[in-house]
Amino acid sequence: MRSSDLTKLSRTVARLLRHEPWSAGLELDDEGWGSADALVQALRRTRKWSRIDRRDLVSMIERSDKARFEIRGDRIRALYGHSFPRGVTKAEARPPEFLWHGTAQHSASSITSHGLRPMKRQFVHLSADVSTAQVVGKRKSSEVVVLRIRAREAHDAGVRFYPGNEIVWLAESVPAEFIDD
Ligand code: HQG
Repeated sequence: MRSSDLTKLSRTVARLLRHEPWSAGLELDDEGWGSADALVQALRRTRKWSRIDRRDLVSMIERSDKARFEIRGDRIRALYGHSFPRGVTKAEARPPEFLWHGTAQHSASSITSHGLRPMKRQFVHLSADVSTAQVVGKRKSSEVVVLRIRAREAHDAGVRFYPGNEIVWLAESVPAEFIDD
């Protein structure tokens, strides 16, 4: 598969596993897992992906620059990014001392006054390193601000954190007192 098609496939799978599984008749469990075969069958019903098979899904995941999905046996899930109303259950963990959040400069003052909110998603997304946060922020604006989250301190004060993958961390929200600009 060409890399442009891999990107399109990744976007389509992200839409189904993060935002609207019902649109393809997929049933996801509490942790966001669904049947990989059911996903392949749903994709095959579309003109664009009528010849897709499971190996294409595996190769899309392996060749991606980001660990967005996990495939295990017959099951596949998105690791982060969810927005559907029921949401997913994630396992909590104690975060590193600092996490980072890249955003548009025009959002920074609202975040440092009101805290980080999940907006349209289930969770706020944080990065384990500054360079990843910069890339995340660039999606929003060319004027990027990287905010430092005192994650360990927030955790110890009762804010829950959940690893998405090795670089992405999630939280329901982060109060402003733990955010430095
Ligand atoms: C902002 C991508 C004003 C927040 C990325 C962000 C990530 C506030 C936007 C993942 C606010 C939400 C998620 C407040 C938060 N006032 N603005 N109080 N609180 N915001 O897209 O973190 O490529 O839902 O700063 O790499 O940008 O799709 O979140 O700008 O890991 O795999 O509200 O999506 O991954 O935007 O990105 P998003 P995000 P993929």
